[in-house]
Amino acid sequence: MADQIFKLVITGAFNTGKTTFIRSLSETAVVDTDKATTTAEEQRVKASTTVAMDYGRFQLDDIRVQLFGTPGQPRFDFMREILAKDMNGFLVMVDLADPSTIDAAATLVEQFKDYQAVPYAVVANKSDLNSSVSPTTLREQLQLPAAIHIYLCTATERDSVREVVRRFMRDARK
Ligand SMILES: Nc1nc2c(ncn2[C@@H]2O[C@H](COP(=O)(O)OP(=O)(O)O)[C@@H](O)[C@H]2O)c(=O)[nH]1
Ligand SMILES: [Mg+2]
Repeated sequence: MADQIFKLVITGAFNTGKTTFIRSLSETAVVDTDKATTTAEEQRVKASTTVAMDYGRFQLDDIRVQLFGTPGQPRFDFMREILAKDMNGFLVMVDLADPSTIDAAATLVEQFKDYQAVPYAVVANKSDLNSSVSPTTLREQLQLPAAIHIYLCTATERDSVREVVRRFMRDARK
């Protein structure tokens, strides 16, 4: 029987770790579209940024998970709707060391829920760093319904990312 395909969109603000998440997990060569950052503000943070999408693939038992990462900045808004088309679920990433990424996540949750009613969850990333945000605060600030999960993650570690995706897929298909 042919594998099922699950299209999973990874979104979140600039610098939350979306590209890293997909790179850590993907079993095939990752397609990325990083270009040099252009604004001084972004250049202070990192040298390159995703301008269109990241793409990677991960086999989970008989499901082929296709990962599509969105750009983080509002100026690439138009790409989000394109990437959300026919998605089966989405993950919104937050940087635990950068509280400014929480408001952005709240907006993205609303935006992606509007595109399509599919399972979603929040990934609390950079859990290896000293975090300024607790999961409880995060849940309150995002005003997440109790049924929506928050997964702690360190996207630089493959096992951590794999565990997040496994748990999400298990929870999403309940
Ligand atoms: N300490 C730590 N750094 C991370 C983690 N995930 C990503 N990063 C770093 O955060 C920066 C932004 O990551 P990137 O994947 O480019 O973010 P994106 O803009 O969301 O695609 C990079 O320097 C990554 O190495 C993590 O779990 N822990
Ligand atoms: Mg990126």
